[in-house]
Amino acid sequence: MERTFIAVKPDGVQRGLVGPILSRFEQKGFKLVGLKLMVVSKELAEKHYAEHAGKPFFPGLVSFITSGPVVALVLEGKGVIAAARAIIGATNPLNAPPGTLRGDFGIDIGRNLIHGSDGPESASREIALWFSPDALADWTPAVSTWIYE
Ligand code: D4T
Repeated sequence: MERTFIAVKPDGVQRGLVGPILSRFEQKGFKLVGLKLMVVSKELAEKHYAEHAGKPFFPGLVSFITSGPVVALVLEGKGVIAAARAIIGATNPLNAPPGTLRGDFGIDIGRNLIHGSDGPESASREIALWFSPDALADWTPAVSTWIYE
């Protein structure tokens, strides 16, 4: 089973969209194994977005992501990394089709509501950056056999 890191960014929390966003992943059948609300430090934001350091939008990105609480989560399931990216939609919400989270809820690229790891390496790196191993729950949902054959 794969794991991925997802964050509802400050715009999603401020707009009261945590519930609808988490619902989409739960309804798909993915399992929550980690969940917390936190204000992100500048240090964590810069580490998380290290690949974008030096780009013109980097300072604004760091100040946005540290501007209010975010909801950080780890999801587990078959194919969850790519499936969560598909549920989230394109980086620019105006290019994200209706039915995706960004397509349904966003307009501007700098207010795109959600982060999702873009591959297995970034998922491992980001999960380790945001969660200590003992904060992740090992559990089996009672409905598992109704989701997986
Ligand atoms: P994240 O990482 O937040 O899930 O977004 P994506 O994976 O979809 O997109 P990304 O890494 O290319 O961008 C990270 C983050 O930076 C913001 N951004 C991006 C921005 O404000 N202006 C820009 O021009 C770009 C490319 C949005 C997402």
